Formats: sequence, structure tokens, C-alpha cells
Amino acid sequence: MAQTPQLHLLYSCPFCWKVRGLIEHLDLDVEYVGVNGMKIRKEVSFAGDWGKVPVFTDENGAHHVDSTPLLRHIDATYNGGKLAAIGDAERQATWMEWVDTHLSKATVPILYGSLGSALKTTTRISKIETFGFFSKRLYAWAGFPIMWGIIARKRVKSDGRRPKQLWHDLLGEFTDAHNGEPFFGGQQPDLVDFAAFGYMRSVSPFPQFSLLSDHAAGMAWYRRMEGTLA
Ligand SMILES: N[C@@H](CCC(=O)N[C@@H](CS)C(=O)NCC(=O)O)C(=O)O
Repeated sequence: MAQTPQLHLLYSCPFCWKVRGLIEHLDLDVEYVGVNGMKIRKEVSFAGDWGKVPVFTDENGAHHVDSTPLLRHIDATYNGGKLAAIGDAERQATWMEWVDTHLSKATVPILYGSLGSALKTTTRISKIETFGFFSKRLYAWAGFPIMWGIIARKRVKSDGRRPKQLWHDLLGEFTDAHNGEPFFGGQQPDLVDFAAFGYMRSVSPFPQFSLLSDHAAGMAWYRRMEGTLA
């Protein structure tokens, strides 16, 4: 018997936001299931050894993973592959890789790149994610030194730019590639727009979003993307 599709996710996971944007754009009936960030592997073990979110379970109970293949799968299955068919396939593939390489790496520095922002981010995450009693406290204490001290500082140092500058450079490059059209896909968004939108939107629950929102062209595109959601 057909069931309502489900998306297992973390509310702060950029890869999950990519898929959510497309689901909202197509106005699909999907149930969102927040997992415990300290136990991701265990909570999605029903889908095999992938061990990460997002996991999409379709109406037949089949599991689909990995955000970019998932965008393609959802477009192909519920939208006749219309978004994948927009424009030049090679340009789309090149820029999908660019977005998945560069924008994905920019989210950690902006959220955790300084002591103050790491603290703001972990405090906010402990409020919006699903945690158990102990894991919430463990995350609040252990999460931020790990993210700031180990991961984010190294990335900011190796890039050399301040996290805000990095975002502004990337948003500039991305919106320049729209060639004067409202979206990367032209008059309508395509899969690359939804991937990029997901990375940017994953910063939106946090106060650091104000550092991105003063990029005029990037923000204008972001608002146009919001306008395409159901
Ligand atoms: N390439 C994957 C990456 C997914 C991913 O790394 N998700 C993180 C959450 S933001 C995760 O579940 N990590 C758990 C782990 O690696 O153990 C995608 O695009 O979906």
C-alpha cells in the first residue's frame, strides 16, 4: 500500500535544505522527520550503510540518498525531469559541481569560523534539532569546541578569506553566471538553483545570515527563489 513519502533530516544540514527546497517548489506531500544529530548513523540505519541525512523514503518504501542524486531523482519521478532538461546539460553539470564544491564548504566557516559565531550556532542548534536529554547537553558542551577548534578554524585559515568575504565572492560568481536572467536556469530556476539555494538557506536560521543578506544580487536571487516555493 502506498505511504506518504518521508524525508529524514537535520534542520541545520545544508544537504537536507537542498532537497527540501525542491520538495516545497513542487508542493509534494512529504513528511519531515528530524533525527538526533548525535545518533545519525543509528537513526537512518533502516536505509542501509549510508549513515547520513538526508534520506528520502518514497511512497513504495524505497530509500534514496545523497542530496544531488536525490534532487535529480525527485525531479525525474515527480516532475517529468523538467528541471534537469532546462538549458545546456554540460553547463548545468559544471555548475552543479561548482555549487557542491564551493558553497558546501562555505557553510561551516560562516557558522563556526569564530569563537562567537560557533557559540551562537551551537546554542541555536540545540534549540531547533531533535535531541535526547543527555545528547542535548553533550552537544551544547562538546559540539562547539569541536566545530570551531578543529574543523572551522582550519578551513578559514586554508582559504585565507574571512567567511563573509568568501560568501560574497561566491555569490558574485554564481549570480554573474545567470547572464542577466533572474535565475541560473533562466526565467525559471533549475536544479543548480535549488542546490545553491539549499546551501544559502541552511544559514538562514542563524544570526550570521545577516552577513550574506547584504550581498545585493545574491539576496535578490534568494528572495526570487523563496517566491517559487509553494
Ligand atoms: N554528500 C552527502 C552528504 C550528506 C552529509 O554529510 N550529511 C551530514 C549532515 S549535514 C551527515 O549526515 N553526517 C553524518 C556522518 O557523516 O556521520 C549529500 O549531499 O547528501
